[in-house]
Amino acid sequence: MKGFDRFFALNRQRTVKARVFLCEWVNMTRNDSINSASLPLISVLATGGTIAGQSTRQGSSANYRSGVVSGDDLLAAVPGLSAAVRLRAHQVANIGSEDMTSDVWLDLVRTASQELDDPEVSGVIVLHGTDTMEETAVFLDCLLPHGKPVVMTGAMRPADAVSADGPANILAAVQTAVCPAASGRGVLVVFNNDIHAARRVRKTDSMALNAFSSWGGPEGRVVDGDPVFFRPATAREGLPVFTVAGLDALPRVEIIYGHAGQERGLVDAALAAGAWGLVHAGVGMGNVHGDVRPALAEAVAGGVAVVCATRVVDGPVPLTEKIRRDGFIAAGFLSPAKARVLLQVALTRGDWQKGGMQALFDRYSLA
Ligand code: DAS
Repeated sequence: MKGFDRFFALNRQRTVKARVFLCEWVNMTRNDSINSASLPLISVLATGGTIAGQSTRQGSSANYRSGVVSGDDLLAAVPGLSAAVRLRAHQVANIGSEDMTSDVWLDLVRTASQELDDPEVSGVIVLHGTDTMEETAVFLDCLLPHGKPVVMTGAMRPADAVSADGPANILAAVQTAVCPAASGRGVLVVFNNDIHAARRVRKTDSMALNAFSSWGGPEGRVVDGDPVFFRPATAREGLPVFTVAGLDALPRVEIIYGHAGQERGLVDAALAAGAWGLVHAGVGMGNVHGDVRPALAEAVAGGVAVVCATRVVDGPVPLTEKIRRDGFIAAGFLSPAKARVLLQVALTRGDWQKGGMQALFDRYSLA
């Protein structure tokens, strides 16, 4: 058997295994005599967000305080969960993800690494606000081993809203985290039953329950408790290994937003503030205003890494002659926010040749 035939056979096998496992899982929820020590152990790292939010105006999903309810209480609100898996909750933070910081990221990646190192742990779930979930997903994706499943989820409605979506999202995240076919795929975002890969997912709706989508489509879907994957797990070969062990801060990287009438002042301000890298969210396929391009080229000459991304929602920034000539890096399919995270992580290693950084962006954005 070769090529796609082999992949489909393998995927079918994995899906069947997952289905069998989940059938047992469903039965376990009905069987009081089950020995709980034999259930899979899932580590849940709670960071806050709307999923842990409480309304400040009855009946409103838009007026609430993020990060109020604890991770333990969120898990307790999902019927049957504790009869099916063992859960170990850690409260890493309790904030709205618009307030995410490098400090929380560093705590989160260290806690997740420790949990993944524990042979008893089958997978890790991260509860997170939706606003910056895709950035944290890329950060963790670059730094955590891809062996055991790491699944992120959150909610668009606060915990006390009518039809809060948090419990269903947590359930689908757990069902994905215990599924063998979810391993080797990097960090996944499970939301509204869709399964997304960290590299491709973006929040594309500010209020809908189905707030996330992926360029090229999602990785899979949780169908009535059964995770089904539409494509093979993408290998991590060719990607450098990064570590932030021993670091207490990340390199400063700023995003400059391109627009009609743009001037160079914000580039100069970012450099004066000590930026090590800049991501330019350009127009079209990463185009830069003629009054701003010289400022970015001067930044490169001064040793600052400049990545050209696009403010357009879909489509890549290819390595054009202009981008190459000025020594910029093309972001490929990575959004400006994700390009910023990849650049931050990459800059923690001081050994980049220009071509090496471009190869990293190509590999990460297309893998
Ligand atoms: N409160 C925002 C956040 O924490 C939105 C959310 O979680 O949905 O990101």
